[in-house]
Amino acid sequence: MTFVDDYPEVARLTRWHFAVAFVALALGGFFGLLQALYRTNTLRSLLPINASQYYTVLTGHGVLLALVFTTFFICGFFLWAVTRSLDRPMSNPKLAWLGFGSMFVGTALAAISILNGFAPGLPFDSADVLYTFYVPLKASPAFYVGAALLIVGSWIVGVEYFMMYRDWRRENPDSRIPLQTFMVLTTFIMWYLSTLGVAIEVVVFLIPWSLGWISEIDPLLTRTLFWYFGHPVVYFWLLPGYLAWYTVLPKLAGGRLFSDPLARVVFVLFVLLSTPVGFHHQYVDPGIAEGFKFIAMTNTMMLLLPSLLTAFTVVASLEHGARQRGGKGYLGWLRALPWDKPAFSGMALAGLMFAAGGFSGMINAGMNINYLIHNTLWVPGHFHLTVGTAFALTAMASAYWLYPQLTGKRLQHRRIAMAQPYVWFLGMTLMSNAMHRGGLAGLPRRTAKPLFGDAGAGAFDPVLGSIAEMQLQIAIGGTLLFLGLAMFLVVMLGTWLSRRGAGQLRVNGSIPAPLSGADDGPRVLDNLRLWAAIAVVLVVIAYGLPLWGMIENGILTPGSVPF
Ligand code: HAS
Ligand code: HEM
Ligand code: CU
Repeated sequence: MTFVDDYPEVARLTRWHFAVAFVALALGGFFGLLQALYRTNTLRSLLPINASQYYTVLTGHGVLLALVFTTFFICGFFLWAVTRSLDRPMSNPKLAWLGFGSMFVGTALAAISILNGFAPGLPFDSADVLYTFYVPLKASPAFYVGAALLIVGSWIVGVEYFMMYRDWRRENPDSRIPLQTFMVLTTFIMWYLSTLGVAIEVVVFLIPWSLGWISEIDPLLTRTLFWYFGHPVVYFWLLPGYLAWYTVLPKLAGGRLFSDPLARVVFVLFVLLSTPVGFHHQYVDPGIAEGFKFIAMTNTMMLLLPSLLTAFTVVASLEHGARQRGGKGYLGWLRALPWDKPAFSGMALAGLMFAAGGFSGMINAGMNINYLIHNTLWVPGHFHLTVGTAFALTAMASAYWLYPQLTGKRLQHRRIAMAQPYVWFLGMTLMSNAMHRGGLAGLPRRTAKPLFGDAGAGAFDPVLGSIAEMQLQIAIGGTLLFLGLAMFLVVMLGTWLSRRGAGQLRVNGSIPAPLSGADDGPRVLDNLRLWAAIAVVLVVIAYGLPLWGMIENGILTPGSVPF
């Protein structure tokens, strides 16, 4: 029996989530290609956009990929993970569908507003505000309402996970929380705590402002509320990837997870430390005292720990798997891994790229070095390795493994699927490497026509090389990435359209027990209330005083009294 036979309704709802996610990926990826070519002046005159529409494209790219693709994929993926690990159907399917519906309507509202940038005359005003929607850029109210519905929808789907857990707990009062469910619930505790910031920003300030009900707004306060959410959201993207690396990847490698308690410690650390760090996106913002930025930097550095632990645990599990398959030697075992299985190679290559992305993140986090790279192309270089690969490539690889279980169909076009992760890896190596170097050479991000790269001063740096060469690498890398994305979509579309043969598919969706099980760790790890309470206290310590400084002279007044 496969998952779809046991839990047909969960499989259907998860497929719907994936369908929306992949449509967003297709459109957002196409926008990515346009950007990569436009801003590097490659075939610019042939592209169907002009310099001002570049920002419409950039908004569409950021929103569709970083907000829509991620949220839909994650909510669907988690539905599968909770159902599988608790081995029970949804508690309240109507609620889960309602959550999906709210996310869907929200996405449609935001997408129509953004597309208005190309075809004015659509029902709403445009929304060229980028995915961070900083004030004083203003979008149509439909964009903000859409963003709010997307978040509220994810909250509702999250309630379903907790209800399933509650019902399971009633029947299993003494059992440890199954690992995948533990990971989903801790991720959502963090998600509820952190989305509060952006929900307040959108509902209290941006919607009334865009409707003309209030005329003044405090840019610093709204930016702070955004980044209060804007850092933890990156772990909302990362942790589903970790769920796959901890629970599915070792199995694909032919082994077992090294340590369940260590995995729990990692997720607890993310609950505690993900939120009180948002100021590391605001090191250059005036109006926030240096001391608070310093606290955020210290917390950020501590937040490296769970990822370093992950690198250790996941690589140890892979090594164990490789040695089970006959791998030998210090590094020779790497050859014994199933590099021809796209689900494995996609996740493993995503992990390798994340190691590089993690290191550029450490550089971002240093308060003084940040001044060098802030707002340069270095930053997109960093996050295409993290959200753009650690998340996106892991999601694609997971789909190769999961989609057959959700449909009962065989994966089609296996050869294309086999090559796809390598095409992505190569494209991202070129694009991200050149973005990092370009950033150091001063190339700005979010600029349609950066004034570099033409012959003359600044076109060549003796250490970093020539800007024209970097631009070309970005263009070639971006094109390869788009090719990789198209290959993924062909595989998914082909599988979707294929017929389910009678009883032919036997995917073994089971996941072997870890080498060191949950009972080897303390029970307190499962005390979700305790971790949530400590997380709230840490947030109050990090944000209480600076936020008070911003609002004590009135919540709508621009400017603030710095501490
Ligand atoms: Fe970041 C900016 C700091 C992680 C995403 N980040 C961004 C932005 C995005 C983003 C989207 O401190 C731009 C926002 C904007 O538009 O302005 N980031 C960090 C730090 C980490 C970090 C310290 N970021 C992420 C993740 C993201 C993400 C994860 C998305 C998913 N980031 C920053 C800072 C800025 C920033 C500043 C502001 C910059 C500015 O000035 O604007 C850390 O969490 C990273 C820790 C990671 C590691 C790596 C561990 C390695 C592992 C690999 C294991 C290997 C495997 C493979 C599994 C220490 C886990 C094995 C395979 C074999 C074959 C053996
Ligand atoms: C920004 C290309 C895939 C998330 C950019 C930029 C380029 C680019 C060139 C920088 C634009 C600028 O700063 O002027 C591509 C290509 C992709 C791709 C060619 C593959 C086909 C992805 C994926 C994600 C992603 C998979 C996330 C899941 C973002 C975000 C931004 C961005 C959040 C920042 C938008 C902003 O600054 O407002 N992309 N990208 N990209 N990309 Fe991608
Ligand atoms: Cu951050």
